[in-house]
Amino acid sequence: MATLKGPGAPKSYDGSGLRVGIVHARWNNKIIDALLSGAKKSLADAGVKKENIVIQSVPGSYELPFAVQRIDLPSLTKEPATKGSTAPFDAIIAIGVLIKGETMHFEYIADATTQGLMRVQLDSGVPVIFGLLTVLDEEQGLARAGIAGVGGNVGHNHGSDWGSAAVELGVKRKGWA
Ligand code: DLZ
Repeated sequence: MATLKGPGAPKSYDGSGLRVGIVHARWNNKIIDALLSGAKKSLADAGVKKENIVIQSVPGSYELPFAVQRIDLPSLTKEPATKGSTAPFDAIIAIGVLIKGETMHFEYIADATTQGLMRVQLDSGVPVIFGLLTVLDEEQGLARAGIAGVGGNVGHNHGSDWGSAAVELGVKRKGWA
């Protein structure tokens, strides 16, 4: 049965002319790694060249807005765009996984990070894809990264959707600019 959830029927966009940044947090790294792989695969499937994908990491999700705003700083760079363009990014994907704990930390970080990422994209005019999972437990996070947890639930890898969203927004932004 067709599902109502998700971005709808896939339409393909040509990402071969795009430069895309990915900034990811390192907390909950097993889930992060799977989401990152999903995002990278869908960027590659859309034709984004490896040398035009710049990946940076920060400790936790709270650091994402600041890092997205300054993604070109070499000190943060994990995989420098050695042969790629130095043009501005066409889209940036921010990836983090917040797992609810016993205190209010989750609520404060989720809210601040969400507001910060929105602010950066509207201030900069560069689309920032919201790759922040806000889950109630590890199992929910694993399922949304396409990994089987103890309950055996394997869901769709949301990182793949984020890669596709970055390509679509990157292509559309060129037309809207
Ligand atoms: C402190 C903290 C906690 C409790 N949980 C998470 C989490 O589930 N996911 C995440 O990405 N980061 C977490 N952090 C770290 C904060 O995001 C941040 O890195 C620190 O508070 C330092 O600013």
